[in-house]
Amino acid sequence: MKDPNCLFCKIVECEVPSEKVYEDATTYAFKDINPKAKVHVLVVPRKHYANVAELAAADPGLLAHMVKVAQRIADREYDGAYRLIFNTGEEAGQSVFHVHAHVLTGEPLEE
Ligand code: IU
Repeated sequence: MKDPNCLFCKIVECEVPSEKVYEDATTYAFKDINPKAKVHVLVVPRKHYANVAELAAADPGLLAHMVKVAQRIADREYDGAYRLIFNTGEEAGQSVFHVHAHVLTGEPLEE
C-alpha cells in the first residue's frame, strides 16, 4: 500500500511538501518542480504502484480516474487540451517509481 522509501507516497501523505492542485479519495495532483510546460502537473494514485502497467493490471478503474483528473485540470487550465505522459522504466525516463501521469497543458505544445 504505502512504500516508506517512496517520495510520492510521502507527498501524498503531506510528509513532504508539494504545490497541490487537486485531491480526492484516490488521487493527488501537484505541480512538477521542474516544469516542462506552462502548466505541468503530476497526477498520482494515493496507493503505491510502481508504474502504469502495474496499475492497469491491478486497478484499471483507478487508471481511468487518473485520466479524468487530468482532463479536469486541462479543462480548467487550457480549454481541455493537454498531453498525458507515463514514463515507464528507467530507460524511458522514469525516475520516480510510483506511477504518475505528467499532465502538460496551459499553452500550445510542440510536437
Ligand atoms: P519521471 O517520469 O519519473 O521522470 O518523472 C518524475 C517527475 O517528478 C519529474 O518531472 C520531476 O521533475 C518530478 N519531481 C517533483 O515534482 N518533485 C520532486 O521532489 C522530485 C521530482 I525528486
